[in-house]
Amino acid sequence: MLPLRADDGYRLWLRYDRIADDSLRASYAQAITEIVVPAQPDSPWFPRSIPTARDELVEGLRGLLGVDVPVVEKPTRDGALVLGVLTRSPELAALVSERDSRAAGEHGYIIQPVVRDGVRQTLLVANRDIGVLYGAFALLRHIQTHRSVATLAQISAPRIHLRMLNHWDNLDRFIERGYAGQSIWDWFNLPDVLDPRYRDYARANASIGINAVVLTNVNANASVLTRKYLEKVAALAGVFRPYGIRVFLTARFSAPIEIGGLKTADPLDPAVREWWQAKSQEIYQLIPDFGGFLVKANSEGQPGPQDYGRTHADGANMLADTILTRGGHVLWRAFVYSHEMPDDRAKQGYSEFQPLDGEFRSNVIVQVKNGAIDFMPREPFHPLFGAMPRTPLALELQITQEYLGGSVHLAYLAPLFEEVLDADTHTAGSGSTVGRIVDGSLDLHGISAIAGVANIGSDRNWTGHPLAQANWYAYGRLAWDHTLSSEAIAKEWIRQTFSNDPDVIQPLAAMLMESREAVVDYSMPLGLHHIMAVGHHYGPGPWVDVKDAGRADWSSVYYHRAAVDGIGFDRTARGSDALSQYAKPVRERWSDPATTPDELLLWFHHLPWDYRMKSGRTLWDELGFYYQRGVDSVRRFQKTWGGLEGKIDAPRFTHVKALLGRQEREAREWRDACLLYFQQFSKRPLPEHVEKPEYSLEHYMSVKRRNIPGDPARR
Ligand code: BDP
Repeated sequence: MLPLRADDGYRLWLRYDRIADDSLRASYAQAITEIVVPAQPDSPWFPRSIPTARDELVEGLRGLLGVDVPVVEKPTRDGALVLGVLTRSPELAALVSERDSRAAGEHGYIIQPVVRDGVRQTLLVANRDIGVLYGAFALLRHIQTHRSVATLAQISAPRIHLRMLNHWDNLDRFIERGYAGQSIWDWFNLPDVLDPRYRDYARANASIGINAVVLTNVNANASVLTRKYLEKVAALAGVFRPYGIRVFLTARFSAPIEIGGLKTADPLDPAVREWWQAKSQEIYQLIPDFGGFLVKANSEGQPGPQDYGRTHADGANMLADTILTRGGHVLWRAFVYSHEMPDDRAKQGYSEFQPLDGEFRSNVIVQVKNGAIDFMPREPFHPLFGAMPRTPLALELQITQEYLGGSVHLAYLAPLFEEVLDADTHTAGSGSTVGRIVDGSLDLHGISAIAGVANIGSDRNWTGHPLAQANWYAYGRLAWDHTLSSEAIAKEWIRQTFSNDPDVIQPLAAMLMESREAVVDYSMPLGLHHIMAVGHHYGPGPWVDVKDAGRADWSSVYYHRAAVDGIGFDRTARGSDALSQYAKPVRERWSDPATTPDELLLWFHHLPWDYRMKSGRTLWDELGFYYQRGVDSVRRFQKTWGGLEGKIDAPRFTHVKALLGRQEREAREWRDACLLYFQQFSKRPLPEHVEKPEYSLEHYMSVKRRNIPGDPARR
């Protein structure tokens, strides 16, 4: 074993430290003796992607194997690794079967051993340049994770076209719901200064296949569409281009008024259309591969087409028309609910958008959050999935942990993402999973997209919590292939980020896999939701009422409905009937508390405190059981982590240890605050197995958390 090197986490999973095992190193070195980059003209679509792949391989192999693998133009010896683009090299294309080339698709790659002119070679080829870069990262990952050279051969292609990161970053570098420092986009110094971090960011993204980034907050500022800022955006796009990453911007719907001097932003007004047309043209002049716009309209105070009596489709189509011929897309968010609150908030996105199915232009994608409320620790899948078969729907996930402990609490989110992607909507028979709707295969859409709200900031380690890097990584891997398992991804990430030692992989993977459920348990178990502190959303706040929140559907009491008669939100036909928005098999299953899974019970049902759970316990006792279980899980993580001392470098070990300590304390606060609060209504003693609360309810209610990062009110 080599001694552990101190690590500040900056390198993420792209650590190319020398492999300690001599024979393993030798086996790779023997398999790759030279990198062959045939002289080829550069691609206009992905300029410099091949040289970038070459450099990444040279660097990576130098680190991992401790050798300088030579770069040549033609294969000269056994072990040549041949990079190339099939569409531009008939010679290489002849070595790859039609079927394999089709399987690699537009952006995938093929790694395939061949023997040519008596020389043993490995092809690393693709139909487009960017595929070669993806393949290079896959090959390096193979080596980083110590997989055998015998299994080098692989073909992989992304299932979803647009694999997007959404940054909620503002022009003043404040990140809405950002917990890892400031925005990495230094707008003030752009375009003159190109922070090396931009390139490292692009590398990390390309290594997991992310190919689109929205640079700015959905609560948008029109200034980013002014010439001065567009030049800054163009500079970033230039850094990202070799990595296959296209830039998108959020478009503030009222921009024609704010920066265009018009009196209206009515999407049907000819002057407004003209303004956007000219704006799009200006953008494409600066950024020929500009991806398009992401829009939050008529939601939480944002302007939109409804301000002029127009529909969301009118607004989206108007913008879409201005970028259609340039290959641009409009991502129009379905996260919409009314200020007047006419109905259960969980129903409003569906009510608003479902009737518009079929009315959107071909380059509009409607972007839907995983659940109908708002990125809760657990939500049932959004009923829009499967309900708009004529519209491509993007799945929006939150990587930043707004409701799961910021960057203090450990919550590996891949199981949450997987749960949504695998959820069966039953909208077109069984097997109509969210994943198949989003990847376009169920309804045969030509375009598909997935979006993750980024957890990246200026912290040296990018994500604040060292283990939160796994969420960025896992999101990218699932965006590439949503059939991958969250556990396999965890292990792959651990191998690259920490160690290939099974004594690290097993315990750490187990801990990651349990971590999201632990947060659910100690904060919002059994389908409880939206009971966090108001505003910054950090910590418990089941007592938050309309007075505190300003509007009922931002309060907690609106969602948990705790009263003497019981707890939970009745969304059956007797209640808000949100269940009517789901396909029959789902609706039927979730309409009856007896067939509703425990973890969604209080999402759909209001039940008496003595309701008999599947476990045999009363609902009240079960609630206590879950809150206590959450705390116990964190204690187990502390033990597990403690056992890794000496196997993980000291800086990261110490950092995570400290965070777990805080998480344990805050898990107890969640438990005590929530149980004491609900106890006022249940009027029952705390179940036996639950530890006695440390403080009184009054104490927890009086706790004021200030200066919490990411709180928009703090800007
Ligand atoms: C909520 C956040 C808010 C965002 C909003 C959104 O609290 O800051 O602006 O989502 O997605 O979860 O637009």
